[in-house]
Amino acid sequence: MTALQSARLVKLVNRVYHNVEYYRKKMQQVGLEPGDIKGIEDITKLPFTTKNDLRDNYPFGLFAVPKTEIVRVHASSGTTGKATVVGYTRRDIEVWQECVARTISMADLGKDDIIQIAYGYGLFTGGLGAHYGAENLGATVVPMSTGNTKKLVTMMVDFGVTGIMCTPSYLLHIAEVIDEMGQMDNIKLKAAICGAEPWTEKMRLQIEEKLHIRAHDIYGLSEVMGPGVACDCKYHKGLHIAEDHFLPEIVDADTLEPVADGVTGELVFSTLTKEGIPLIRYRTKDLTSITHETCECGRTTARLSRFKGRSDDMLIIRGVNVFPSQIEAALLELGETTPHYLMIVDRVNNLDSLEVQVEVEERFFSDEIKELEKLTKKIATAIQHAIGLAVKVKLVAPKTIERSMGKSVHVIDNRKFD
Ligand code: DLL
Repeated sequence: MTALQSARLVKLVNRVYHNVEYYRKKMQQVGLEPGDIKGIEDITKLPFTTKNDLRDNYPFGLFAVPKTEIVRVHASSGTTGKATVVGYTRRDIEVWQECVARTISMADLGKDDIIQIAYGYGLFTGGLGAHYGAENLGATVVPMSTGNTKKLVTMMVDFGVTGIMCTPSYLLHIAEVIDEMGQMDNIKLKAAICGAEPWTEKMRLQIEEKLHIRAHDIYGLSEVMGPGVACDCKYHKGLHIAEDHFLPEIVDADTLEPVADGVTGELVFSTLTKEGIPLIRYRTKDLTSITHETCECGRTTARLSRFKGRSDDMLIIRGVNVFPSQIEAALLELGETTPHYLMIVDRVNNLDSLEVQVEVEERFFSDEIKELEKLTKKIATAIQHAIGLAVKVKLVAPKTIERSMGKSVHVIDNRKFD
């Protein structure tokens, strides 16, 4: 594996140096030539890449191939207005579907299975990523997407669905709907592959018990590929990384120095085979630890522990990545409120909800109620437009939101992740 990773890293560095001005400049700034990277032992010489670098090069500045070779783009939330855009060549799509197919077989599902994909389809990588992987394996794919849970359950029963891929919180909601519809004894579900948001081992066991299935944890991020970067096997002792395609490092989130196996730090990936938008030392901001011990299942690939949070303030609400700064940018652009806001995230019946409280000038409260309603609607639309999620907006009087002496607090997350 090390030899393969080293050979691929050398090729990657050469490719980005010659094809992407951003990387060439960044390497030149630290006096690096492609020939200085001889193997994975040299990885720490290379500079890091962040979401902001993708944003600064929006939309296609980090692509390493001519646009004619890009067959698909996906996008995820940027920290403010602009999305983070990723492009895939035909070969990238092939690698992606193979990685996802591996995760599905780790969950012991295969070509005889009927798999419902209940991640969102569209710019988000969940739906199409899972879809292509399941199809690649030869399974029968039911592209449900999200939204109509009763219809999903009806089809689950009628089609004899045996596998499902969706966010863990949505699966718990689906389980409730199955119960409400009195269909628990009629489902044929064997396994679920859940990810795209943080969840706990307790929640995984809850899903297994409620639905009498195996539940697996799948990880990925759009910048690096999408779902399928890592997944846990039947022993559930960490997520096996597709290490032949993604070179992992764990670094201290403050010093950015590598940490030892077993120590929690920030996960960093270099994409060893990606053609469209290769990334060097991409800081995922996800906190986890790594082990290189061989798993009980026999796989020798490095494993990540369950994710412990993030080193930035990104929230995942109903599977959608949200940065508080996006809300701030939307409010500033609107220009009709104060900059003081508070996001309150809750989880009721396993569905996330977001309320945004915004301070507005006193006069709105003395004016006609209609004005207040109009502004509430306007803000809700602006925020929904910015983050892609419906929110409840509550306008509050000046100085209602508690001021902080230090870093201002913009989020109260009432969901439990431990
Ligand atoms: O969420 C890709 C994906 C789709 C993964 C379907 C798994 C299943 P993004 O929208 O770019 O991509 O969000 C990536 O989601 O950096 C993590 O913070 C979080 N995340 C993804 N999977 C897990 C997981 C997709 N299994 C961000 N556990 C990542 C915890 C996860 N967090």
